[in-house]
Amino acid sequence: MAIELFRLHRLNIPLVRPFRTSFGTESVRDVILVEAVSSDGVSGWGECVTMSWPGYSYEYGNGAIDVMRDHLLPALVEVADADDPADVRAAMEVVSGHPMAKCALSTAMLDVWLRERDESLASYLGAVRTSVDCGVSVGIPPTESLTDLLDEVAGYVEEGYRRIKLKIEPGWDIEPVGAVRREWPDIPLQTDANQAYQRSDAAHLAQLDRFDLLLHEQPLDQEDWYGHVLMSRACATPICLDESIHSTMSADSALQFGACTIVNIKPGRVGGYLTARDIHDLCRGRGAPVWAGGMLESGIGRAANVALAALPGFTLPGDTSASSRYYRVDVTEPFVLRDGQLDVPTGPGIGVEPIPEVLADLTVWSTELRLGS
Ligand code: NPG
Repeated sequence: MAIELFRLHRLNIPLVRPFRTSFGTESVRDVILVEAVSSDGVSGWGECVTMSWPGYSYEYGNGAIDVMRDHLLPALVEVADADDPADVRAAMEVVSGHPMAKCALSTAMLDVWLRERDESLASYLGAVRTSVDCGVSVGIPPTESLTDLLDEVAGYVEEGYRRIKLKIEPGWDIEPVGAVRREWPDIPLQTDANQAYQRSDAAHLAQLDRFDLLLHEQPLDQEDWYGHVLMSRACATPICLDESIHSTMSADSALQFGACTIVNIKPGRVGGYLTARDIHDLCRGRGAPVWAGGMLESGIGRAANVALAALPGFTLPGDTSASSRYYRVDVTEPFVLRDGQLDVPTGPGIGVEPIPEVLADLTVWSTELRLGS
């Protein structure tokens, strides 16, 4: 097979409720799906997890489309018929950064490659589970009301989620976390600050230790390695890094320095599923637990994340929630929670495809890019 062209599909999918984090609020998910098409007419899919604005990272939708079209596609010409997915990753190293754009393209190509070999992504990555434990990420209620937060969490607990992650920021931390812990004394609970705190907040965050939390995710700036070392010393709750981890090198450094003891693995943040697997292997070798992050993916990205979460080192529940957590209508068959778990797709490649009518309905823009022209 050789990849002949890529189609980029931009979708607007309304969220069931606005999702607020310390870096902004999202009400409609601006989804970019990449479709790679081979000379045999096989299509493979990848999702670009950029937001529409550069809030979580410097990447954003329009920028990712530019970098894919003008810089990454030309680099892929020489690996259009690669026999080894690692060659695709290597070819894209000519572009610095832009991991989300790289992940989308390389996943679409990997999906074609696996479909032609009739192998599932889960099997290719080395999955050991057929279903994965699911957690749910709970944004800051736009009303900043504890009652609204408890109502929302109650719904998720009722649905069977096995772990709750609360978004926090200065002014929205001790009280909401305490309120959820009092209501559900035994539920696995963790926080995510998305870099909202300062080193000087260490003693403040240590007050959360009494709520028996699984971890604090990314309390400080992504560059603040030493700050996270200090935070790890100040808090009994383990520190987990998300935004700081871009590669196996940064994961290695973070663990070696004691900046964290747990790693959130998001394929979009690290440039694709091969590097995600490498980070998993590194952490597993060090005895550091990992879990699968989420970026409000549609069914396309979710399918691949669930396959990744089935690897043996993913010992904590991931942000691999059901489609209904975010979307009334998903672009694939919906992922449905069963006893707090999602089934790992078993079909070839990522194991799912967009439903053509739904794709057409949600698409606001698309383009076709031929390799080599
Ligand atoms: O369940 O898919 C999910 C979302 C989980 O909270 C979540 N993601 O900081 O980890 C994060 C956050 C996020 C969402 C970040 C969208 C960036 C974009």
